[in-house]
Amino acid sequence: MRVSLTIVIILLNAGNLLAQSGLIPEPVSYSLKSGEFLLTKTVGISAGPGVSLETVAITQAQIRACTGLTLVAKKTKQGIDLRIDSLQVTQPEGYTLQIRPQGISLTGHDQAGLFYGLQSLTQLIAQSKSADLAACDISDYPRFSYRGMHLDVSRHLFPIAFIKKYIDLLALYKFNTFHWHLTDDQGWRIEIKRYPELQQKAAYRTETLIGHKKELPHRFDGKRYGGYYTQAEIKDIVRYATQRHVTVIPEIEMPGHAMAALSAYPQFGCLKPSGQPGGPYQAATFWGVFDEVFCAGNDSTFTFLENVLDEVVSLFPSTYIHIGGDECPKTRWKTCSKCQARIHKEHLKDEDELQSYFIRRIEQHLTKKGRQVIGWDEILEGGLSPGATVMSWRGIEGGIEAIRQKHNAIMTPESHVYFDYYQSLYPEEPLAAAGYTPLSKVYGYEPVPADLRAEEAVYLKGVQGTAWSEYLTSPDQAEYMIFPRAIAVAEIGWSQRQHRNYSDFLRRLRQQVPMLKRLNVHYANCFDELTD
Ligand code: TNX
Repeated sequence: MRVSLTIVIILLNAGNLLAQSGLIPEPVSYSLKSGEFLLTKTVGISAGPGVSLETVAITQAQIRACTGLTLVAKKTKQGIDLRIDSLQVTQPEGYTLQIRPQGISLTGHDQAGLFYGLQSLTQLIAQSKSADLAACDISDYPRFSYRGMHLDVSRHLFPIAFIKKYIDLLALYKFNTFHWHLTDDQGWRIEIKRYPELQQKAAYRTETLIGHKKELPHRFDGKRYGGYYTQAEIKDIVRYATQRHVTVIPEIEMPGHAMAALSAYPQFGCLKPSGQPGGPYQAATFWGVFDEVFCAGNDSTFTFLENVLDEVVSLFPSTYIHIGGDECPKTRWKTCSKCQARIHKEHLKDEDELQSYFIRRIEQHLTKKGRQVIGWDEILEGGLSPGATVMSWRGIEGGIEAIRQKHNAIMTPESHVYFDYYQSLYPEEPLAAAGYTPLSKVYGYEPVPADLRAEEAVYLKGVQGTAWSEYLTSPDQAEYMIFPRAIAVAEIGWSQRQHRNYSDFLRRLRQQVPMLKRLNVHYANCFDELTD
């Protein structure tokens, strides 16, 4: 019995591979049927019950951009029919897609599922070499509910047009979260109306030779570098992302990575041991970790951050608000009389517990607003805030620890999914942060640790790729570093584990090339010559 079951499973898997979908992420099931659907200029796309006309309009534009084909927005005899049916398709974000010579029928469990079906259809159209689309059946849903990509816009700023292109690409590969790293030592990038100095000062740094790494000579020009996104621009991005079923999670860094903010509002830094104000502060002009952090002893620091977060919350509807928490040296807190008084008053053991106090206080504020906190794994030190979700970056241990404490975790280990790291060993590779994370290594990453019990695994919400921008100096450079490695993360986040197969992924990746070229994506072509 056991043997025959194994054979059946092997045959099913083989059938799946032989079917050669070409899709990334690989769907839960794909089977070829006989015949073809003829794609012509008269093919219409029509919205059935519950499907918004906006979805149809976005799809038309997307299919045109990805494939060159313009569909008509109406019901035609041989057309594409869209439906929502949560009884027929039972999995959240799931869909079924049937392509037959007589027509195409796409059913989503929900709006998101329908949208993901449209992404699959777009890829199939982009891959068809003629006007014929092979008949097939697809049934599909994601493995993880959180599938994210991050972008740091502090170290280098990216134009709104690029942010939209990035969101388009994320949606195309069925990511549902964009983690927008908006503040850091080198620049504050979000307009906060209550604190105009953040725009006037914290958003800019003056590039000088002092302290700079010699590798970026074009920046050693003494000029002001920077800028920020206005609230109107941010609302536009959030709307754009929402239409594409991408949740934007904003990150406001605290208590560390605060140099730019402190350059505008030095009163929120620690006092010197002499009792004099801290600083002088300036938006950092080189990379690294800085001792200048928000003062945890000063109540007005919390008022400032809470006011900032109130504006952030009004702009971003996401349940999660990312409050950083990483790489906060405690040097200043150790010698700051107010921080030491706080430790004493709150009966805290040490500065680690003071950081915990900091995050907990901010969490309480966000909870009142109906939001939840995410932080990098350092927020575990000194005790985890009650409802916090941990983003595990220094390996996976932080994530596992959070899960053991029954907190949600998202895996984003620098060992596998940091895209500021080198992707090849060619000497011509542009300067990158460090490390060596080729596509195969990214693809080989498995977010669920082997020893995790089923009841613990529910706390593992998903996976995220991370794009720190110290060395991502322009949109082209960012695309080069992020793609195709993000496409591997897309498959890790969406596809069933047993369907992951690197050589088949490479085959399907090559089939993405015409679409990526049409979309003008400056991906790293590191896979043409790759084999498993
Ligand atoms: C660590 S990952 C950081 C970032 C840097 C990155 C460079 C994390 C939470 N903090 O500030 O940009 O390394 O790889």
